Amino acid sequence: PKQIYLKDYAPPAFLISETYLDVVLDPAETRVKSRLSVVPNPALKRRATEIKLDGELLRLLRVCIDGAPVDEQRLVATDKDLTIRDVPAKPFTLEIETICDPAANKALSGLYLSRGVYCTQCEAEGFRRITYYLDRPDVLSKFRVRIEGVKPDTPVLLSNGNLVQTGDLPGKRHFAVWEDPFPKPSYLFALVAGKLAMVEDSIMTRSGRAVTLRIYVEPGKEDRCDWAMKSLKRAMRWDEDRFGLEYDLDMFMIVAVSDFNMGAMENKGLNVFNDALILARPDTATDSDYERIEGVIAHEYFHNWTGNRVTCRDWFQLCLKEGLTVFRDQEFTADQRSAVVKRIEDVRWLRSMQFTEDAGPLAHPVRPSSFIEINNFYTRTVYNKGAELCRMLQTVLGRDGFRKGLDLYFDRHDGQAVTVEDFVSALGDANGADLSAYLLWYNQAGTPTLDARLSYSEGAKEARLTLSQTFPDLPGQPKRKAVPIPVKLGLLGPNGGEIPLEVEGKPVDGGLVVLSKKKEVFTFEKVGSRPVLSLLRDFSAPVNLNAGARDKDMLTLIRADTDLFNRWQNAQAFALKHIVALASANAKGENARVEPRFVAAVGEVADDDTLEHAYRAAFLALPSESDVALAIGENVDPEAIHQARTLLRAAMGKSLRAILESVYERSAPAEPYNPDAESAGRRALRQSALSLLAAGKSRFGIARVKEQAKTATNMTESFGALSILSQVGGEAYDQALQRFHRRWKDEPLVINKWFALQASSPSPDTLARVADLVANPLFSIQNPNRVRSVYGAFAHGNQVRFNDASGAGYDLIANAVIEIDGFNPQMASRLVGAFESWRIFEPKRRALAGKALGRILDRKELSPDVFEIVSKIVG
Ligand code: B3K
Ligand code: ZN
Repeated sequence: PKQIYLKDYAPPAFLISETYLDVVLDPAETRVKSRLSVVPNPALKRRATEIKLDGELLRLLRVCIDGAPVDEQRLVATDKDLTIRDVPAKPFTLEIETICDPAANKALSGLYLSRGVYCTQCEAEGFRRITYYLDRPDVLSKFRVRIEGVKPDTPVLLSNGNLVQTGDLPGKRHFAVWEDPFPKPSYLFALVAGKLAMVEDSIMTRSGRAVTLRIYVEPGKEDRCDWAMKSLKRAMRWDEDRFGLEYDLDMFMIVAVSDFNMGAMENKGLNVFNDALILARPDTATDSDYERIEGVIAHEYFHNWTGNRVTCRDWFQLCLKEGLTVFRDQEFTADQRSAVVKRIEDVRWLRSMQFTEDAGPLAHPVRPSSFIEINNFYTRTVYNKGAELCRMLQTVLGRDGFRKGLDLYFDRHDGQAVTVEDFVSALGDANGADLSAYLLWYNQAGTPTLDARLSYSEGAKEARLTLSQTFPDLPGQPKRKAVPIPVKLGLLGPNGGEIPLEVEGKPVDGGLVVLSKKKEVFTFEKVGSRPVLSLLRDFSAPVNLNAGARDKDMLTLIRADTDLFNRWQNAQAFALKHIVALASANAKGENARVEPRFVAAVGEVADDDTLEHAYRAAFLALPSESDVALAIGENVDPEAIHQARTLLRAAMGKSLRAILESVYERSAPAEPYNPDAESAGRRALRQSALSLLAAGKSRFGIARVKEQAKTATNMTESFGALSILSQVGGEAYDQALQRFHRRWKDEPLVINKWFALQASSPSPDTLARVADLVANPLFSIQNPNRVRSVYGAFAHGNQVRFNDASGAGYDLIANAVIEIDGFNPQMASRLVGAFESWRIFEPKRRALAGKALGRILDRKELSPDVFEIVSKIVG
C-alpha cells in the first residue's frame, strides 16, 4: 500500500461546478447516471488533457462528453480510478453511467443497505463507490439528485437540501428530486431510502426563518426521538447565542440506521446517525446515553458551519473541522450541564485514551504528514487533542477574542476548503496576535511533559516557579521543538485563600502564564508565606504534569483548592501514584498499605452537600486499570494492577461505609425519571456509592443493589445495579443477567449493554463467556454495534482478560480482526488498535501479543487499513 504525503498536495486539475445524479435503486444493481459540469481549474496555468476520476467497485456502462459517447481507447479503468484522455480544453459536460451493489456492501462505506434501508456513508472516500468522481474535499459542487425506487419498499426518498419535485411512475415506482443550494464536497453527499417513520418539529432561527426539523427512524421507534429532537433545538439555539451561527436551509433531517461504522455523519441537511445515538427512552437508555446523544446531535449539527460551510482543503487538515467541532460540542455540554464536571469527564478521557495513543506506536501529530488510509486518522489525537488545541487558543485569546477570531474565519473562508494555517491566522489577525508558534502543536506528535518547581524565599517574600518542558522519546519522531504552553495557576495561602498573583509589579491576568521556551522562571511577588501551588487549572494545556508535589500539599489541594477542577485533578494524581505503589508492592509480594489520609479526603468530598452530585460522583471514580498501566509504562503486570485497584476500592468502601450509605440515602432523585444533569448527577453519585459499598462487602450496599436490579424503572438504575452485581458475581448476578436478557432480547440497543458488561468483566471465566456471546443468535459479526459491544468492550475495556497470561485474549481478538477484515476493513482496523500498548507489558505477555500480531501481518489479503495499523504497532 502507498503512503500519501501532505507535502505532495496539489490543487485539482478540474473543478465540478454542478453535479446531477440520477439514482435508480435496486438492492443488487443500483444504476447511477451522473452529469457533471467540468471546468478546468482556472487557478492553474497548465491545462490538463486528461481527467482522472476516483471510483471503486463500480461497473462502468457508458461515458459521454458533451453528449457524445467516449470510445474505449480514450478510457483507462483500474480498480481505483478511471482516466479519460483527450478531454476538451474548455468547460464540458461529462456523463457517466455505472452500476453498484448496495446489498453486497458490508464495508458500510458508499451506498449500502441497513435492515432494508438504503443509506450512504461517504466520508472520507465512500462517494467513489457510488459513482466516478473527483472525490476530494477541495472540489465543491452544487448537487441536484433524482432518486427513483419501488414505492412500497422505499416510500421515503431523501437527499441533501430541498425537495424540489416528486412523482409517481408506472409499476408502483416513484421518484423524488432534491437540490442542495450550497456547493459541497462529495464526502457530504447523502442518500437515504426506505420504510421509515418520521417525527417532526420546527424552530424559528434568530433572524426569523422557520426551519422544519425531522427525525427518521425505524417504524415503531417514534417514541424514542424526543430527547434527540430537544437536544437538536437546544444546539441550534446555543450556536446562535454563543457563536452567532444560524442554520441555513429550510429543513434539517436526521436519519437513524442500525448498521453504522461510527457514531454519526454530518451530511449537509441530512445527518445520518447510528441509531444508538438517537433512540432513547427512560427504560431503554442510561443517563450516559442521554448525555452522549445530546453531545453528538450537537456535534453533527455544529459541523454545518465548522466542516460544511468551511471545509478542509485535504484530509490532512481533518482536525480543522473535527478538533474545532469537538471543542464546540464540549462547550455546549458544559453550558447545558455542569462546566466543571464536563471538563473532568473530557480530561479523564483525554488522559487515558489520547495520551495512550500519543505515547505509543500509533502516535501522530494532530495534523499528520502522511497516511496510507485516511479512515485510520479519525483518531483520539485528531479529534480530542485537536479540541484541546482550540481550547488552548481560546484560553490565550479569551472567550471574546476567540469569538472575534472565529467571526473573521467565517468572513474570510465561507464556502472554501482551507487549512489549519488559515484557521490559526484568522484567530491571530482578529486579535492582533501572532499565534504561529501554536502551529507546532499541530505538527508534532507526543505529549509534552511540563515540569514545575516552586521555591519560596522568606526574606524576599517571593515564590519562584520554574517551568520547563520536554518531549518523550518516540520511535520515528524527529527532535521536537518547545511549544507554547499556557499554564493557569494559583497560589494558596496558609488558610487556603488565593494569593493575588503579581509578576514585576503587575497582576497576572486570569492566573495565566505562558511557557514559551524550553525553560522559564516566573517570580511571584508579595507572597507573605510559603504557598501551595495549584497548577494547570482547567487543564489549560494537554501535557503530562510533573509537579513533584508533596503528599501533604496534594491533600491540601484535594480538600481546599478554590478551583474545583484542580481538587479533582490532585485526587486523581494522588490515587494514581497510590495504585502504582500498591501494584508494585503487590508484584513484589510485599504487604501494601492503603493511605488513610487520601481515603478520608475523598470521603469529605463525597459527603459535602454544597458540591454538585455529579462532581462528587466523578471524585469517587478512581483512574482506570489502563491509566495505571500507562503510568507504570514498562513491564506491566495487569493482574497486579487489577488487584491493587480492587484493594483500594474495597478499603474505600469499608472505611467510608457510613458516609457512603448516608450519601446514598439522601441523594435519591425526584420521580419520575428525568435525564437532566441534576437528576443524572444524583443517580451517578448513588451508583458510585453503591459500587464502593459493594466492593467493601457492605451488607446494606449489596442488599440495595439486588433490590435495585429487580425494581428499577429506568435503565440507568437497572443497568447500574446489574454492573455492580457483575463485580459481586455468584448466583444473584447470573439470575439478574438472565432476567435482563429475557426482558430485553428484542431490543438490540439494550442487548448491546448486556453483551458489553459480560465482555468487560475481569472474572477469569470471561474468555469462555465471550466465546458463548459471539455464538449467541443475537450477535452478528456484520453489525458494528454488536462487534463493539462484544469484541470492542473486551479488547478496549478489559485490560486483565484481553492481556490474559494465557494469550487467549490476544488470539480471540486477532481471529476476530482477520474475519472482520474480510468484509469491513474500517471496523477491523479500529479493533486491532487495541494492541497499541502491547510493548508495555511484561515479557511473557509481550511475546504472546507479538505472535498474535505476527499472525495478522502474515495474511496476504490484509486491507490497507489493517496493514497500516498493525505494521505501525509492530514497528
Ligand atoms: N465526520 C464523521 C466521521 C467520519 C468518519 C469516516 N471514517 C463524524 C464526525 O466526526 O462528526
Ligand atoms: Zn465530527
